[in-house]
Amino acid sequence: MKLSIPDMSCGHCKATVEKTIRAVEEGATVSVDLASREAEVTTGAAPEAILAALAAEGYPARVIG
Ligand SMILES: [Cu+2]
Repeated sequence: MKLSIPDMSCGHCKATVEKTIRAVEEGATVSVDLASREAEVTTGAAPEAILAALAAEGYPARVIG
């Protein structure tokens, strides 16, 4: 799925987002595009769980694809 994460603005944010998603599911793959503030995520976890974890870390996200 593709996520829009508007508050993700630098390498530190990118690292936090990747770590947060992998904390929900260890095997998740995360590919961040900082320029567009989007991330492509492949995971067996429920999207709601990913979104809740990101919001808790200060990166509210929405599914865009
Ligand atoms: Cu940052």
